[in-house]
Amino acid sequence: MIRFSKIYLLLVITCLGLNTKTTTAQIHVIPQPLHLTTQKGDFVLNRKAVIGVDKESAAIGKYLQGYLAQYYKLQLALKVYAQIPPSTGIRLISSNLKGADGAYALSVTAGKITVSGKGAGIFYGVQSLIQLLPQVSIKPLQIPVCAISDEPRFQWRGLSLDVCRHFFTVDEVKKYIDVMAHYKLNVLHWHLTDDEGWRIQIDKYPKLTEMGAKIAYYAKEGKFRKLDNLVDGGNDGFYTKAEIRDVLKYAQDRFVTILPEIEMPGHSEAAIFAYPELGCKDSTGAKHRVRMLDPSEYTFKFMEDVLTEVIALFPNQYVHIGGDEAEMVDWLKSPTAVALMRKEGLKNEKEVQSYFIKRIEKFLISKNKKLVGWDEILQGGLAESATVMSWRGEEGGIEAARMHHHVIMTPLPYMYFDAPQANEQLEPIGWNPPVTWQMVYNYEPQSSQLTPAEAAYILGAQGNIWTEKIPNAPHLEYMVFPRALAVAELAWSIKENKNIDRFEYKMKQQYPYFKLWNLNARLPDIVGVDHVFTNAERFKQTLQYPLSGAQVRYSLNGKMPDSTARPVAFPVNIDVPLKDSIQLKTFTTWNLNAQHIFQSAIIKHVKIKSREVYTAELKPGLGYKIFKAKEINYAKLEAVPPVSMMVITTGTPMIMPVTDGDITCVKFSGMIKIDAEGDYELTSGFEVSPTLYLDNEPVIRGEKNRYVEPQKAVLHLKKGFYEFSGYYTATEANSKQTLFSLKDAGGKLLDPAVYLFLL
Ligand code: TNX
Repeated sequence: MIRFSKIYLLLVITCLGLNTKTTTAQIHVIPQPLHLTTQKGDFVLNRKAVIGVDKESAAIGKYLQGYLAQYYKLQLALKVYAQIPPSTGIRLISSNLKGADGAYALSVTAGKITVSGKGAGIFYGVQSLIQLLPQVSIKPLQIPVCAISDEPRFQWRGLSLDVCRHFFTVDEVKKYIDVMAHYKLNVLHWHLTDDEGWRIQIDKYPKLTEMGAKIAYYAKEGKFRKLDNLVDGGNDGFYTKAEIRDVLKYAQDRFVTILPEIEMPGHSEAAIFAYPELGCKDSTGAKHRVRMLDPSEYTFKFMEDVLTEVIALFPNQYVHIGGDEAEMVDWLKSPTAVALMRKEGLKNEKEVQSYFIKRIEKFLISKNKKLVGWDEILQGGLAESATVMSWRGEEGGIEAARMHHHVIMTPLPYMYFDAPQANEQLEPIGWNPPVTWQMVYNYEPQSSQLTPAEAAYILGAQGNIWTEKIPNAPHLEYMVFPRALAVAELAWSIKENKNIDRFEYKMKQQYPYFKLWNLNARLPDIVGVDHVFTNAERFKQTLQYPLSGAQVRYSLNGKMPDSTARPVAFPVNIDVPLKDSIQLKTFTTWNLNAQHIFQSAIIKHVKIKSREVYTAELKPGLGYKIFKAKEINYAKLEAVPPVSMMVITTGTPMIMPVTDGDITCVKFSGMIKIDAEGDYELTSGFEVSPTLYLDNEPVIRGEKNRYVEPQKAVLHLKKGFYEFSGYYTATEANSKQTLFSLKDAGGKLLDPAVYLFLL
């Protein structure tokens, strides 16, 4: 009896143990570590744990101590040792690990936590540890047992910040750096001068900040042009040198390098406003807005003086000198530029730009600094040692890498966070069509057009933000996050370790941390607000939200709800009759500050007919007609002959490869054979322009939009044959995406080889 009860007790204990930890924890560290293994169990972090550090890791230990105190109200002792005793709870051990700069190892066992690495490595190990902490401050803090060994793929993992169009305070910049550091982003590109503001103190030229930093004030006074590219009147401000040193120290402690950008020869209106001698002299007397520097000796001396002070402040080996969007035609009218062209034998304005940049490059080299510029600096001849930041697509970067110049990839549209991140009608005003986090995530900095040797010149990637339409810090955070997390993962993790579904899961797990940090990242979308084509008589849909504590206001009559409507909690079950169409509109909030997001979807009733019998012989596959087009307009395609036609009979490779630079529009047609009457779901996983028809009824409508909101066809299909056709645009970006998939009522993905036949 006693023996029995002992076994029973043991069983109960084991079961309880299994109950609390049947599986190992789902680790949600972003960016994905190189190697990660998990095991059952936890390290329990309580007040008794000591953070043991050596001399080199002491500052990072202090950072961790501060983090735990601030966000978990946990005060741990910090002890500095020559040799950290093995019994210490958390050990940060400086060691020369093999691997790229930033490599680290992190081990969590039930007994202790060990981070080892060098400098940045230890810091990154601590960041991974921070993402292993519970998302809410519960006691005791359990950290899952795991082992990580990690190193970055790229050394340049950047994020920019434009403080000219709108000014952001030192504290706001520091918070930006904090979040960058959590995701192992290590370059802050600080855009310090532009037309709408000069933001850095320069002792030799005080008017740069006395006047150039007060553009909004002067514009309101009518003494500067109307700032109509800004959402509001702009705001004024600049950083003193002491403030910049403070930010630099703050960034350095977080292993973030700051890249200062001083714009020239274009985008210089604020400087010219303060020092008109700098401006390009129009021989006809400048009637237009002057924002081009005149290539005079005065200007070169001025800019060299400015750079001298900038170099004295910033330890970075690189200085960004802008170079984008210079209105070079102004030079053709400037007597200074015309004389310079004659003297130096410069054939055109592009060569003047090249001369300008090369002269500045020479100066920077004399100060032991390297020049970075936007890809326009390729025009007229690239300066010998320049590093190119490719923004107008990837072409400039590819060209520069082929010339063996270093490159940072930051191309439109993928790396531009001033674009809305969902339906532009429902998002705050942005620039360019939407860029979803998925588009950012799928970006690959080493273009397949480069050889491995050329690809080695790609230093990394960077997300850019421009603040014309961003008047304050919460809005800045809304635009940059969570998309910057996608940059963090693509720049740190090897290609083989990228996984968009896992990333999505991990990204949604970050929101409680965002809440801890009071970061106003854009909320995730509701799952289930999809455009639907359906032949059902009722619309049934469950709306789910990935974060707990969210609420939704919704309407089914096409009117957008606002905060005055009655909120309901998720999940929401919708079940209403459907005659013609319904417009579902949602207003979602989460228990994080005042943010709300809108979503909208049209649910449309369609009639789909089948052919019960099909007399011709059945051959599996799909027929394709391929068109070369200058623009995407499917209606017009019917009028031109296709460049080729083909039939793919295996039924599986559904997307034609892209063959050259022209837009390749494809029309495909075939038949779907349904063997059993039932409910089916047809979707497209395409980012670019899919349009699908069933029985000549549209069931997915991408048209020519680059950004397509989630769409699906929910169909009750009888046994029989359905004509199936559609159009899409083949690009390198979508060559690996799923053109369409068909699922049965149980959500099982059906094999096209079984249901797809030639017409
Ligand atoms: C182009 S991106 C710019 C910026 C603007 C942006 C948006 C780049 C190198 N230059 O100066 O802010 O467009 O308007």
